Amino acid sequence: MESVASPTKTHCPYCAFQCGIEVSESSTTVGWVATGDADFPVNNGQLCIKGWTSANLLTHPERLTKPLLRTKSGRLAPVGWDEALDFVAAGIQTLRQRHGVEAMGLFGSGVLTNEKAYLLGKFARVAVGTPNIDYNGRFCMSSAAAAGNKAFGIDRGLPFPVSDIEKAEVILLVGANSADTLPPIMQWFDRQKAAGGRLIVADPRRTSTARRADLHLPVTPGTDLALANGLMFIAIEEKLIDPAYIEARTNGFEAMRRAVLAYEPAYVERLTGVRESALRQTVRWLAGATSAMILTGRGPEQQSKGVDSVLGFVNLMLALGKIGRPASGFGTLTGQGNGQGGREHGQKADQLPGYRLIEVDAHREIIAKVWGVDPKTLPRKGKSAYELLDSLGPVGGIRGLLVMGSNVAVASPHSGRIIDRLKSLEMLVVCDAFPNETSEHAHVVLPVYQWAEEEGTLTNLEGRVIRRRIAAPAPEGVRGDIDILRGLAERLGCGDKFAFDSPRDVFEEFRRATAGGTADYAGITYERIDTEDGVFWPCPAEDHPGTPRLFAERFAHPDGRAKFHAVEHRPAGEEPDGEYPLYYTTGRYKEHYNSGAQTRLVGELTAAKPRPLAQIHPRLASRFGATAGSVLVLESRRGRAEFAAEVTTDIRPDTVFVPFHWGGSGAANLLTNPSLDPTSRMPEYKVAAVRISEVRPAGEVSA
Ligand SMILES: Nc1nc2c(c(=O)[nH]1)N[C@H]1C(S)=C(S)[C@@H](COP(=O)(O)OP(=O)(O)OC[C@H]3O[C@@H](n4cnc5c(=O)[nH]c(N)nc54)[C@H](O)[C@@H]3O)O[C@H]1N2
Ligand SMILES: Nc1nc2c(c(=O)[nH]1)N[C@H]1C(S)=C(S)[C@@H](COP(=O)(O)OP(=O)(O)OC[C@H]3O[C@@H](n4cnc5c(=O)[nH]c(N)nc54)[C@H](O)[C@@H]3O)O[C@H]1N2
Ligand code: SF4
Ligand SMILES: [Mo]
Repeated sequence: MESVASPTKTHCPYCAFQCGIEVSESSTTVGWVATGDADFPVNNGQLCIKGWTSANLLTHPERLTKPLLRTKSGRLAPVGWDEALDFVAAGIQTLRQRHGVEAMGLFGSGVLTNEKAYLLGKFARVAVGTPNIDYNGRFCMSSAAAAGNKAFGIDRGLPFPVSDIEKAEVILLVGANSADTLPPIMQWFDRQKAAGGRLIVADPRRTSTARRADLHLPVTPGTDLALANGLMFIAIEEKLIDPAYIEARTNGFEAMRRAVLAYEPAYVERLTGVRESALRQTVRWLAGATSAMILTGRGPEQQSKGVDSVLGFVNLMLALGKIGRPASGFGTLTGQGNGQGGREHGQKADQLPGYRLIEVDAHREIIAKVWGVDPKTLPRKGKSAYELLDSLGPVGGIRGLLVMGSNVAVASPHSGRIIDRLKSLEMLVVCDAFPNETSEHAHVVLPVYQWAEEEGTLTNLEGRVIRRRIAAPAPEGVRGDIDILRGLAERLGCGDKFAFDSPRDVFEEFRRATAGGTADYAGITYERIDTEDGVFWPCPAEDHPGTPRLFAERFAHPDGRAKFHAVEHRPAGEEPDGEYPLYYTTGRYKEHYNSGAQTRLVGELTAAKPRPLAQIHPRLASRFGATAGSVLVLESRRGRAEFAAEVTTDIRPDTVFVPFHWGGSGAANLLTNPSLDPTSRMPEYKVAAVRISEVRPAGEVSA
């Protein structure tokens, strides 16, 4: 081991698994090292390559350490904090005076701690007064969240701890490549398998996760809803459903049953590309097991019918009588570090803390009281993430934007358009620790602490509230997001409402704001988190044990029952046709994280994965005379992009897959379709139509 001094226990900065790590000073180089925390019961000491290398960024030379302000000559030049914050506050006031409160937008993130997410929501409503705040979780968890609320009356990604996975006899993973996206979770699947359990994976690609499965369902992109309804048809036809459970614990079965009557196996096989025998096997395994789970990832969720697709799988598990039974049920695998907490406390356009709704008067009154403001002054519901970004500039009317924790220029669908919108802003403010493709267009860049330099709470994918601890000193000159909001609020004349000296201070107000809400954190304290390895919400009082498992007795709807939904398959916003004949889908590499803003700076990670490759089947490759490394120019109705080819039988011959971790001419999102789910407003990252317009010899890629 190369560490000295006593390590600090904290959590990895990246994904929702929030592995326990130990950070210590390196004994060999300047800087810090992260190792797995063997005592944390979620990862048990395991980390993925991103976690092992996470401390590299703490002393990275590209770190932003001074506020930057765009000069008249167009350069970003260093200035003092007062000058930068004065500029931003004056900008907000000017926009408000000239164009009204709605002219200022805020864009938050699932990277933010609960304290920050809560405060950003409050800042938007109280200090700026704008309805227009949303966040990148809209691109991530919004479909699963909406489905959970509809079906169960509550949105907690996993209604059970991950340790239940090892006890499930059968698991169906739909559109989740967990072996790459949550690698240490695979220890629970390995134990499940060792105990004789079965794994089924539905994915258009034979991923590293699918390779571990007993059965792989190679679904056509965008057909998960047909798949779910087809499985339900078979469950009913083969009398595998649980009428006693349906009667005792649910509503709406009959309407759902009528809706799936059309989903005969032969029809579903045609739509999904999954053989009837595999469909029947899947249902028989799920129904025949005493304990069975369906878990979804972004595959079925990031579709313009993402909510209905998730509801289709929930329907199946309700009909089989599995939800609420031991080591059984439905769950969604949350993505970002605080993807769960970040979606509960008011960064969403329609939301207030504690999972309350901004359009419900009783909720407005409760929160206005905690904030000490008149409920009438709280704005109403604002625009969802893509709609907000699409409205930037004089035409859409949102002329100023503050971004905290997202690289929207890379991560947004139809990114070419969004970059143009960013360029048309009167004021773009980016709070970040590193420059990225979004801050390139900023008028002001505010340098912030990184994860190991400040404390706060996050809520992991199980609903367990955990604590990030201070493990390294911050460089001279940077500030926390919370200090920035305080500094701006003071300049906007409401400093008294933001006079927090520490994240802990914010947490105390936050607990009160969540009390009595669906996501109730009132009983959680920093001390309890330390002694109990985290506390699961809801936790309404300090003497309440927290809630690791939901739904054993009742669901969260007022009558205690879950709801079936009659959901119908429909085409994606754009399907392949004569002009654009191929499916285009996007996702992730094990080595990079989201927009890549952080992981592209880590030498080990870029060495392992230096650039994005377009995955295509050998049959498709040979039609175009392409071989491994050939440069493919891909075009959709929205743009063109270039990628070197990866030729593999691990993908359907009608589909191209590209990771989205890069900007520039290899940006996957230049091609994606911003068709939105009508309920969740989730963009369709997982289905678009493209063509291969040109193939060049290897090496001639400009990405
Ligand atoms: N290494 C790494 N880990 C991460 C992240 C990262 O960027 N890198 N990001 C984190 C975040 S924010 C998230 S949201 C999660 C995401 O975690 P996942 O959901 O596991 O990741 P994705 O790669 O986006 O999508 C999963 C799979 O969906 C498949 N897919 C594509 N289209 C369809 C379809 O129409 N139907 C079905 N059934 N499947 C389809 C893709 O082939 C892909 O293998 O990962 C988290 N963990
Ligand atoms: N084509 C395609 N596009 C996608 C997806 C897909 O599957 N396909 N997935 C979507 C999904 S699921 C997601 S979650 C998004 C993610 O994409 P983004 O929203 O861009 O998220 P990140 O890349 O994680 O960017 C986080 C930024 O926040 C900064 N940061 C980290 N911690 C803090 C902090 O505490 N404070 C502040 N102020 N900044 C911080 C980092 O340095 C980085 O610049 O991408 C979406 N885009
Ligand atoms: S699985 Fe997620 S939390 Fe764990 S080390 Fe990897 S990125 Fe970090
Ligand atoms: Mo995500």
